[in-house]
Amino acid sequence: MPMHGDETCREAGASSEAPSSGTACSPLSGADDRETVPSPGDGAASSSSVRPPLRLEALTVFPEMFEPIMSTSIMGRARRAGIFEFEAHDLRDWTHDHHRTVDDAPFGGGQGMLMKPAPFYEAIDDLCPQDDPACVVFFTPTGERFNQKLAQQLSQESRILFVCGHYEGMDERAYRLATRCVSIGDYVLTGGELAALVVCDAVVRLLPGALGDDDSARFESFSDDGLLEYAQYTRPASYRGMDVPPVLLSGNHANVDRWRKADALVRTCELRPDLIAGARLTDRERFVAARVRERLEVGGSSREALVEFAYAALR
Ligand code: 6GU
Repeated sequence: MPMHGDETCREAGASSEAPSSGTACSPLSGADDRETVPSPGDGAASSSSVRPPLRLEALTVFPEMFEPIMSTSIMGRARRAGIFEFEAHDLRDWTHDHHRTVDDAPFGGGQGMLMKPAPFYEAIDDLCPQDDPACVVFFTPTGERFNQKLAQQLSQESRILFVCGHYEGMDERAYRLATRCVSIGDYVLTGGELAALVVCDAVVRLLPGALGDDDSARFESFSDDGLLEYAQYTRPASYRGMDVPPVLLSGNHANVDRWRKADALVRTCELRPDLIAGARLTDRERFVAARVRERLEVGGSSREALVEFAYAALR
């Protein structure tokens, strides 16, 4: 499957030829279109409000791939708690031949098989009527790159249908059904199911209540300040000669925060320098990051020494 950057995907409504099925989730709206509604039976706290469950669905030739992941761990717990709902639809239910065929050979020749357009159109006609629209997310290596910002946008939707392709890809006309086309990285998978599960996981953990502690989603890599997450340690304080940085044992919260910022800055400078420009940093932090990067370029400083330097410089 080629990973060329052509304009395979179009936003719904961007073309007058857009299909008539109801779709939502314009990246331009980007807004909180999930209204809060009063919680049923929430008498004691009637002034509070809860969102209805996020409705996640998949259209796939392997519906059985989803259930184990969707019922395990944090996603399983959130689903049982009614924070989201999930249903997988078998694309073959929208075929009409004996063999339930979803693929065919490409016009013009070439290797492999393509997904036929008709099952997708008929499925989405049925699944997304005008009065029950969904954000229709197609998975393809030519899609926009999935990231935390897109996860956040999707977590604001009320209904998302993930459409998973297979074989060498889909008939180009199928992509017109997409609200957005998404890739999870520059590598080729055999199908969109694992990509859909990755996206579901990243989206579900952003839903209020999914993590139990609503803060833990916020102070992490790619979410709060745009830096990689700082190192964390638990007991024992010394293990096989490796000691926890003493400041973390000190009980001085200001110093702990400063050490964590220093560690996050150094890691990001070292491992993902491309993130520094877009990170939300104070002038001081940006200055320290620049000094750290100079030292990294010169070489010869250990990670520990760089964190010590940044920790002192951030004072
Ligand atoms: Cl979304 N699909 C496939 N088939 N391969 C991929 C991908 C998606 N994202 C990265 N590689």
